[in-house]
Amino acid sequence: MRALVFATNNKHKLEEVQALIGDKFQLKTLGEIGCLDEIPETGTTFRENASQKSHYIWDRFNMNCFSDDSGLEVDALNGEPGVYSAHYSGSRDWEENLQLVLDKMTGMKDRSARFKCIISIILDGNEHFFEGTVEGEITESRSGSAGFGYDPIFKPQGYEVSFAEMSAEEKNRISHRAQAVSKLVEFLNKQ
Ligand code: ITT
Repeated sequence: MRALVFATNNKHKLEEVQALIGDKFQLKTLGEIGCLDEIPETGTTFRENASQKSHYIWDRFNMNCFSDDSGLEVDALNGEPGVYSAHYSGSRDWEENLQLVLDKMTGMKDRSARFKCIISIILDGNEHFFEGTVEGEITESRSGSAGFGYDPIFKPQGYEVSFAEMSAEEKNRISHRAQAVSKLVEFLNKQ
């Protein structure tokens, strides 16, 4: 089994991806490889940030690794919070960040939004990208307590419940991360 580092400090992402990847690959966490750094994310696109995180690990540890950069894009907010999703309110507190989106959306008719996920993987020094998007809308108020981040205020298209009201399995069938990871797994299976 080949070891693959998942360069994330977000344990919810790790759990989601672990469930999707199964036991074909031995996922290693940053802690397991002794990387306790706050990996810089200074890009202006998901792609740049994902790439930056993967290169950080490859350059220092010389290990096959992948990372995801993801976030919520709200049309009425000109694509915000976008790459700033993790700390939109200035803090990394999910409640504060989702409340800021709800506040900014007060009275807005167009509530369309999407979650995006870009994965960068560096395998034997070569980088590849995989993407996933899930369309939906921002709800009027928060509901549900599963998942993480903006899940309580995001209702995917075709569903009457928010991501935070879905089981992990349900979210993992349709989410942006699930789509990108399934492309990653397909690619890895061919290696
Ligand atoms: P790492 O960089 O360590 O992987 P992070 O949480 O900082 O962890 P990102 O920079 O990719 O990750 O920021 C993604 C943010 O977007 C995340 O913190 C959430 O606020 C939001 N987000 C991404 N995917 C989400 C999902 O499936 N459900 C809810 N919110 C999500």
